[in-house]
This record gives sequence, C-alpha cells and structure tokens, in this order.
Amino acid sequence: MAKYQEYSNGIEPTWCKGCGDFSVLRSLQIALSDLEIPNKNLSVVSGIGCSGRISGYMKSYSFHGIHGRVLPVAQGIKAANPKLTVIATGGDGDGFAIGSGHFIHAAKRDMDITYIVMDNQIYGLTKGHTSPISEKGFKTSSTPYGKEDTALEPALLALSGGASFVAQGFSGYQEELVDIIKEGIQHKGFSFIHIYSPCITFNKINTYQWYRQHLIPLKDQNKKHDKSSLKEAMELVVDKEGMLTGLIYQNQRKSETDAPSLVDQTRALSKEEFDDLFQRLYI
Ligand SMILES: Cc1ncc(C[n+]2csc(CCOP(=O)(O)OP(=O)(O)O)c2C)c(N)n1
Ligand code: SF4
Ligand SMILES: [Mg+2]
Repeated sequence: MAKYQEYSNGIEPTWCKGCGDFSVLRSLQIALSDLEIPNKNLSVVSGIGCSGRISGYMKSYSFHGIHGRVLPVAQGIKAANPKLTVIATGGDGDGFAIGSGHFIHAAKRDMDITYIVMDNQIYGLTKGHTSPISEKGFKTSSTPYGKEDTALEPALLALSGGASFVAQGFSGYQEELVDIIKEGIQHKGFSFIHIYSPCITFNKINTYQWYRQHLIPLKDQNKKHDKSSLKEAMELVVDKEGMLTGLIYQNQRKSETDAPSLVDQTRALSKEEFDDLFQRLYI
C-alpha cells in the first residue's frame, strides 16, 4: 500500500470520472504522508458541495458541516485543540458566496489552519449555477442570458483580508499542488490555497485545456517577486488577473501566538463562580 493511502478511509469517491477534485484529494493525502502527520492529529472539515465530499474520504477526524460554515467549524476545532492539524475544505460557492464573511475574518484572525478551496467557477452540486467566481457573461441554467456582474478575485480578497499565506494551484499540476499544500500546512497562520479544479460536467468553458492555456506558473517567470511583500503580491494578482499558480504571498505575523488550548483546561467553574455568572447573565 502506498503511504498516502493511509489517509484514505477506503470509501470510493462518488465524483464524476475526471472531476478535478480527485487530484486535490490525492495531493492532500500525499502532502500529509510526506509530512508524516499522524491520522489521530488530523482534522479535515468541509462545507457542502461536490468538493465538500472530500472530508468523507479521509482517514482523519472529519467533519462535513453545513454550506458556507466550514471556517467557523475549523477555527472552533483549532481553538479547542491547537495540537491538531486542521484542514478546512470547500468549493468556490461555499467559500466566496455564502461563506465570504467568514473567509475575510478567518484571514484576518490568522489562526493556524489551512483552507483549501476547489474552485470550478460554478456550483457543481446544485447542477451548474453561477458562482461569484464565474466570469461576466457566463451562461448557466440560473443565468440563461449570461451573468451580469463581474467575477470576484479570491487571492485579492485573501490578501486584503490579511491572510499570511496565499497560494494557487491547479488540479492538472499535481506535483506543484502537493508542494503548495505541504508549504501551507507547515506555515504557521491562516494558509489559503486556491485550487482551480475543473467541473467536467457543468462547466464546459473552464476546462483542463482552458486552464492549461490561461494559467501562469510562477515558477516559470523570469522576474521573481518578493513573496513577503503584500504590495508586490497584490500587484501581481491584479496584473495577471489572478491566473497564477504557485506561492503568491507568505509573511509570518510577528504577533502570532498559540491560542490557549481548551482541551488542556481542566479547571471547571466553582459553584460560587457559576452562581455569580448565572446572576449576572439572567437577572
Ligand atoms: C444554507 C444552504 N444554502 C444553499 C444550499 C444549496 N447548495 C448546496 S451546494 C451549493 C453550492 C455548491 O457550489 P460550490 O460550493 O462551488 O461547490 P461545488 O459543488 O462546485 O464543489 C448550494 C448553493 C445549501 N445546501 N445550504
Ligand atoms: S458535477 Fe462537477 S464538481 Fe461535481 S463531481 Fe461532477 S465534475 Fe465534479
Ligand atoms: Mg464550485
């Protein structure tokens, strides 16, 4: 058995054959096995969507939450037990529509979790509605005359929110994806990993071929940017219209400290403290 299979619970994914999320699942498992993170110290949390199925295939403390709420759950798990490696996962609809408020504030809070978004620029599970990442003019069953508003730029959102690690990948570039996920997990702070992960069933525009034509791998660029510079990272994302793969920004916050662990707090309230609290809350 390959080492990465130790992170599989043996359940066969129900994704369409060829879905980009297969590669994300495999990359995550390889990254975890390379980093030798014990299953018992791992928690994988997901929201609702095709992408959200990923937590159901992992051998870990997995939690398949509700739509758009993956980050509050993941932060709660990390606050309760900071010793766990916490991986939050979900789709572009989950993270950038219903969950967008949580995204900005999780970036700002900078807790030590890794957030992996499988972006297919569409709502896959609900059969192909537009997402905030779908391009203007994109035609779907919910926008038969074309989407009227412009697309959100997730990396820019993360950078302006305060994420201390921002990287992008593509399901078709698995080797790079494994490296990025490893770096993200090792980074101490909020690591945002935005992965272009094609939906072969409902998105006939942003296909594997389309991404290969449009994506710009940072490792192939002659001019290297300063990855610790927020200004340079933002300029790069704007200049290249977000279509980058690789590490865009990493800057460890100086103020980063380990959160106090709730599981290590054995002391309960005394009767006097409880009565006092009760009085103050209810009278
Ligand atoms: C509170 C709530 N609102 C709406 C839905 C319906 N719903 C389920 S998945 C989904 C969007 C899925 O798109 P995305 O997050 O991009 O995931 P994908 O399926 O594309 O991987 C929606 C709107 C829901 N389950 N719960
Ligand atoms: S509908 Fe799209 S996103 Fe969902 S499993 Fe199929 S290919 Fe993947
Ligand atoms: Mg999606």
